[in-house]
Amino acid sequence: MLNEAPNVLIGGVNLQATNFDYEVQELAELVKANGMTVVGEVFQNLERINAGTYFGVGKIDEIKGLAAEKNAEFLVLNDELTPAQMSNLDQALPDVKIMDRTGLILAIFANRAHSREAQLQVQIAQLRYRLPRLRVGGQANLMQQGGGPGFANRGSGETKLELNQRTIKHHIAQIRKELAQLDVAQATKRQQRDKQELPTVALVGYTNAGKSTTMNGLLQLFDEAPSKQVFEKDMLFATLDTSVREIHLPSHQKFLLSDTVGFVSKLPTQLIKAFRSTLAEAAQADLLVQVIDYSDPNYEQMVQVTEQTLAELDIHDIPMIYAYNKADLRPDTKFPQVNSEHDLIYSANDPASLQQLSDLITKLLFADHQVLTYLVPYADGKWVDYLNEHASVQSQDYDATGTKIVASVTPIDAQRLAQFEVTD
Ligand SMILES: Nc1nc2c(ncn2[C@@H]2O[C@H](COP(=O)(O)OP(=O)(O)OP(=O)(O)O)[C@@H](O)[C@H]2O)c(=O)[nH]1
Ligand SMILES: [Mg+2]
Repeated sequence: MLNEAPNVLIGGVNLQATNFDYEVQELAELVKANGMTVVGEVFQNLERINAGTYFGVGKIDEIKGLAAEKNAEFLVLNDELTPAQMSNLDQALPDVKIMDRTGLILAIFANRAHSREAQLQVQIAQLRYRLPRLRVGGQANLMQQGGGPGFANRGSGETKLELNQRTIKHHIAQIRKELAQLDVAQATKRQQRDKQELPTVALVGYTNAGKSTTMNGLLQLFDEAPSKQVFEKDMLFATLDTSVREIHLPSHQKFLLSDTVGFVSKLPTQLIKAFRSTLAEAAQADLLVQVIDYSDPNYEQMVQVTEQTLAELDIHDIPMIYAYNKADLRPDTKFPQVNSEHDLIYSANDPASLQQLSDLITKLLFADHQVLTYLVPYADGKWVDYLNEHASVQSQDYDATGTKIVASVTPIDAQRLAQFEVTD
């Protein structure tokens, strides 16, 4: 059984970044998602974060007082703390447990992970996070993985694994091995699918934007079996595993649609690294559909965060449809509304909207091929290989600057290769 929701103070240093308020709102949401209750806030305007104690002088006493007054068990901070800051704050505030934004997100992921792969990925991320935070010469407190609730540093009463750095590294290596085996199995599945040469579309975007609902809506629109539906829920990080489904269009064309983990601002790099293989479906897609919660006042920041995260995952050069979802929650917005072939306003609950989204996807995937001429510099030779594998190449010549290729390409490839197009 879960304990009663622990009381939490949220806090942080405000460096006057434009997105600070939004990050703080989101921090409160993350705290709730971890089953905790926000009972107070402590913020400090500073020019730079204090290297020793995160907050500047004076703030610590205020926190002590507020924590006692509000009966707070945790202090959750908006940034990732350095190991030194964490340990200094721990000593200065012996009566509250300190958790940083990274520790909080890791705890939520640990709680939500159901599949073996997701659990192992989160474990690796947690171990990597804890490794530099072991006290020199001391012992580590490690939350046990699995059924336990997702509060890091829960204090006495929980099962504690006491591991030194060497055993943690050993543990990471073992988990990596197990993950590598799972990854081989998944890569094989992917290769089998690639052999069918079905185009692939991946839903990406912020957590809770409506990716899984969109997937389910499209499955339903095309009468796919109810058993193919994926989990959707109004909560942060409902989806941690990738699901891939085949969609059969009335025109007898088919494509693969994948749904995967959502993003959040300051997504810990440990997690991004750990989830790289889960996100491989997105990295190898022919088309990305970025689902955006258009009803959220911060949707523009969410788009920015999504694009930064995709860049961190080395996902570049894949054509994208911007799908502005939840239009039904905006009072004066008409939907469905197609603004361009890469941009629509819709609601994942509305069949007419889903039809429009599907029309955009199919147009980009299957519309008439065009014959185009490319000059690909020798340094970009991988694109020559790409064209030979994916397009019907009509001629290929070599000159001093690169390879000149005339090929019949899909609209998606035309966009992908636009930088190499020449006009004769
Ligand atoms: N009103 C309304 N609610 C929507 C719409 N699309 C999704 N939702 C709701 O938004 C919540 C989140 O939807 P999900 O599909 O689980 O979101 P997700 O992007 O898959 O989220 P994660 O898996 O956490 O990354 C659910 O409660 C959905 O019912 C929409 O168009 N309109
Ligand atoms: Mg989801």
